[in-house]
Amino acid sequence: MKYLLHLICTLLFIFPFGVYAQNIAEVEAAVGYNATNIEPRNDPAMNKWRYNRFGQFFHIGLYTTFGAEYDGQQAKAGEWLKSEFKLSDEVYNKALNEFNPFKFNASDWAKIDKTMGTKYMIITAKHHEGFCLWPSKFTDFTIKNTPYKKDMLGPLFEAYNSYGIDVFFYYSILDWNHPDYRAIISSPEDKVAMERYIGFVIKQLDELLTLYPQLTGLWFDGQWDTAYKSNPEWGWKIEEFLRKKKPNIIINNRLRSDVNGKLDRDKSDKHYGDFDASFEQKMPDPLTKYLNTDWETSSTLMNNGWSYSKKWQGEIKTSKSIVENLVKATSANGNFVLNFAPTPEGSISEYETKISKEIGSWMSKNNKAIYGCGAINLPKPSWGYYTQSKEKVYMIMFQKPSSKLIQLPFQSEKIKSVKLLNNDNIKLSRSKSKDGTLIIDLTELNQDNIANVIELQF
Ligand code: H79
Repeated sequence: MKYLLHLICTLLFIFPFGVYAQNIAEVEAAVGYNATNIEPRNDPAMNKWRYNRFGQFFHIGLYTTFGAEYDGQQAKAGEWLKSEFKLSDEVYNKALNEFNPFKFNASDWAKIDKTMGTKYMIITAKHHEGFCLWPSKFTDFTIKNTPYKKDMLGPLFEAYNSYGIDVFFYYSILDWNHPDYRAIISSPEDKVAMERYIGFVIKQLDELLTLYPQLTGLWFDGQWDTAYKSNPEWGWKIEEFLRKKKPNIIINNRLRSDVNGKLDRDKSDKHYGDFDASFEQKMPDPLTKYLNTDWETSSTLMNNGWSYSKKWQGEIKTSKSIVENLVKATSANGNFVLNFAPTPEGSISEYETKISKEIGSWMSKNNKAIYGCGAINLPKPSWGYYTQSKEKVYMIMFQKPSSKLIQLPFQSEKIKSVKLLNNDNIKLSRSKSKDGTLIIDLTELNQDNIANVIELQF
């Protein structure tokens, strides 16, 4: 009740009487701290995000210097090493003297992403360890106090934006370094400390948006500790601040909770923020569950975390499986983000470089089936996926069908052309079934290393 009164008063104060009708809606939205964007946003920034479909994640921080190993033991996730091995600040913070990504070159990274076909990138400005990749005024735990000294975030904008690639910052609410951060509130002093911490977060976000006005959006994480999630006014306040400071900012849903401490989505299953980024290493289940929602899935190449690891564990994903996940997400109106784990020297590993070229080579021929594309209302075919954009339907074939002739669920007369995107020399002949549906002859088609794409022009 106290929160409710507080919010109503705050909102009435913020929104003057002239927009009273709107106030009611705002107040109603505020009650329960439910999701606010009930319908997908339809402004240029968000339309671009939706068009992009393919993003790149980078995890780099002090954890990078450990390479997911401590004292001969392998971490389950490199960026969680401090927590996993319960390292004290004293031990962990020695990494400040080790962090020196001297080979980091923003334009090398941007070129790799441009080649691969990603349209946005997200970098860990601050992960759970609390270390900042920019020289923040509000803590000493920053890149300025490492041998590298320089800002890593600033140079990204010119390099990436010159290729039309948007830059996002990952920012963790959870902070293992800040003295005021509390996972649990057990006393009034804890509450005061955590309120100071929220003030620190807002100051840092203000700093980021001021230093880097070209920033497209923020990707929050680490919002699950009891203290934070059971005080939903904090996430609300941070979001309110950001939207006021930069109205077209794009924010994921991992910043808030509702009055029931529910993360990701409120009780009506509407995601917070502008898009649902809760699909980490997974897809909606069933895949078509969130067709009317903006969502994003993110994926690592290896199985032991998101940051640099001396030894990669588990099955390593191939370019074919990455493209398949990108296509799968696109076919259900979602975005796909691939994570890279830069080395302690600040370069991109050999495997990641190789995979970026393989994906890029496929994307350069077939990206029309990805950018700006989305779902079609048909069951998933056995050979792959359909995507569509405006008057075009794309058949993305990961397996060549066993029969040479395939019959499609489209009236032949409605289709102006049938074209293989990755090879102009192969003309696919077409015919019509008795009931008028399109038949394509695939005799001439050789299975691509990744997938063949057939474009149907309506
Ligand atoms: O930044 C990446 C991850 O570090 C972060 N989100 C992505 C984008 C993330 N946070 N939590 N999780 C992922 C899932 C939680 C996993 C955990 Fe564990 C299980 C934390 C502790 C137990 C994995 C296994 C990490 C350490 C052991």
